[in-house]
Amino acid sequence: MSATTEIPQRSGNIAVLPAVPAPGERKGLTKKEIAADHPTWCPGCGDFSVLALYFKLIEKRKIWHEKVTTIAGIGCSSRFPYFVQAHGAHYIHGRALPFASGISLSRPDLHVFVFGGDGDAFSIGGNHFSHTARKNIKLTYCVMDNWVYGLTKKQTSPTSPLGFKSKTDGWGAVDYPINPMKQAIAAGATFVARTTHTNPNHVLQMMEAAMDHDGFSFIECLSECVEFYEGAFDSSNPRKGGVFNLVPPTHDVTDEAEAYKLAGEAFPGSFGIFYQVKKPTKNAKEAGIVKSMSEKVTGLKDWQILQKNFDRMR
Ligand SMILES: Cc1ncc(C[n+]2csc(CCOP(=O)(O)OP(=O)(O)O)c2C)c(N)n1
Ligand code: SF4
Ligand SMILES: [Mg+2]
Repeated sequence: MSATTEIPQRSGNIAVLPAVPAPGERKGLTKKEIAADHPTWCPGCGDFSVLALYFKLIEKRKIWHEKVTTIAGIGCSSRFPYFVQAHGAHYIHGRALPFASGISLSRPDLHVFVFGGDGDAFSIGGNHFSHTARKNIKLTYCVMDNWVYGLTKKQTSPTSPLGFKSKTDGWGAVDYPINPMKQAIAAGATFVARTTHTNPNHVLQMMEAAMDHDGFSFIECLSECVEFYEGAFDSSNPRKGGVFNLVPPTHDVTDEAEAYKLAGEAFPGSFGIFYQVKKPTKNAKEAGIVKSMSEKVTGLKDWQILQKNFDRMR
């Protein structure tokens, strides 16, 4: 093994990062080293456990500070990167995925995690979700679904069930909710899993599997908003008299129609990996194009490459 981890080298005026010791020479981060400010979520909010499990993942998988990349949009759940002492961005509402895609495509040496809420993902960010999924960009998107807009204090979200009384639907929601799992499968996500904040081991298991997937991995993680939708997920929590059913071991994760059937089960449904297939990523395709194009311009200066492009477009 080389003495340093591999950092992609690029030409032009982009600074090449200094080499860091190889993984074998470093200790994993402790929670203390990776935890930033005290989270400002309401006491009891489900988002706390998702954050705690992300810390566990970083610890367990020995992801070093300079490789931790946590991106989010806007919302309570999207405050996530603030609380992680590493690289990250609390980006524009609904636009976390395009931002994260850019990082993923330009930094093959790290795995990008995106966290956010149901509103951020499926209202304002709905289009980006579909396009990131169909492009099969290698990153993990964990939607902390609480069936409500929490940050803005209780508006109906695209996953709120029919009849949910909120500040925008005082009479009860009349719009049919979207089904995140069906949406992810239909959009072309190559890894689609479902979990809930009340089962920490399962959340960690899904995060690890998602991280190991070479492609766009989507996790719907139920995360209760105790302030504006208390008890929403009780029927999925055995401690509250509900049931937590795993995806049957006989389920074929490569069978799209079967995955769709699982996604159509009535709440609380099943938890686990519904769908997972291997498909070339945009990352791999783009790297191939860059390589073959680079070979064609070997020895040319940046301005000469630019000039060639301008000439071609005349
Ligand atoms: C362009 C824009 N539109 C609207 C808002 C207001 N806004 C902030 S967060 C949010 C929804 C958050 O809901 P969700 O993504 O479900 O996150 P939660 O707070 O429930 O975790 C909205 C509508 C905004 N900040 N920017
Ligand atoms: S308002 Fe809801 S989602 Fe936001 S921090 Fe409080 S409990 Fe969590
Ligand atoms: Mg929400």
